Amino acid sequence: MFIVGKPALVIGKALVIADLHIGITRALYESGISMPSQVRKIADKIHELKKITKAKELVIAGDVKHKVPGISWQEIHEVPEFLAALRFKKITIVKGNHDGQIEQLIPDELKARVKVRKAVALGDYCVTHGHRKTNTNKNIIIAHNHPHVRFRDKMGATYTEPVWIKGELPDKKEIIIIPAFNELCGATIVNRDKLLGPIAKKIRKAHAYLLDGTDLGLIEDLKLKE
Ligand SMILES: [Mn+2]
Repeated sequence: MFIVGKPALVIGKALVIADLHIGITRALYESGISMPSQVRKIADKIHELKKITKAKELVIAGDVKHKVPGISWQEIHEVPEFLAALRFKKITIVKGNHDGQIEQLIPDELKARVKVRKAVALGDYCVTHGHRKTNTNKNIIIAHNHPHVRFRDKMGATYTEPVWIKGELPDKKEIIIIPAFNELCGATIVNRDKLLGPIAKKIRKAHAYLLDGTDLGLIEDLKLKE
C-alpha cells in the first residue's frame, strides 16, 4: 500500500496523495523567495507514480491549492493547467481547508472526470483531509498536518524529514496521516508540535515512519532535549 520512498500510497486502483499547495510559489515570492511554477514538476512526479503503480484513478486528499481565503491570480492559471495535465480516468479532490471554491477552477471539459468530495471510501479506508470531523466506521486516512520528525546530528545541528504517521483512534480503527506531496509546504514537527485537526488530536500509539519505511517508534519517545 505504501510506495517506498514516496509520499504516496495505493489502495486498489487508486493512487492517493495530499497537500499539493499549487500556488505556494506565489506566497513564497511575496516573502522574498523566487521559485519557478511547480505545476509541471508535480504532474511529472504523479505520472511517474502512475507508471510504477499502474493506478487508474487519483485521489488528492486535500489542499490542491494554497491560498486561504480565496484564489490567487496564479492559482486561476495553474490549477486548471495542472488538472488538464493529469492522465487519469478519474480524479477525486477531497476538499481541504485550502480548497475553498476549488470547483471554480475545474475546467468544464474536465468536470466529468474530476469530482470534489468531502470524503471518499477506498476499500477499508475513508480518506478525508482532516481539518473537520468525519463520520465513518472505516479506518481513516487524513492529511492536513504535513508531518515531519526533527532530528539532531552529532554536531548539534537539527534537520527534519517527512514521515508517515500511523496509529489508532479511540474506537481502535487505524489512522494514517499522509506526508505532504509538495516539499515546499511548512510542516508539523510531530516530535515537538501538537497534531492538527479534530481527528489527528485523538490519535493513540502513533508511530512515525520515514518514507523508506523505517519505523522510528512512538512519536512521544522522539522528543529532543532542548
Ligand atoms: Mn495542507
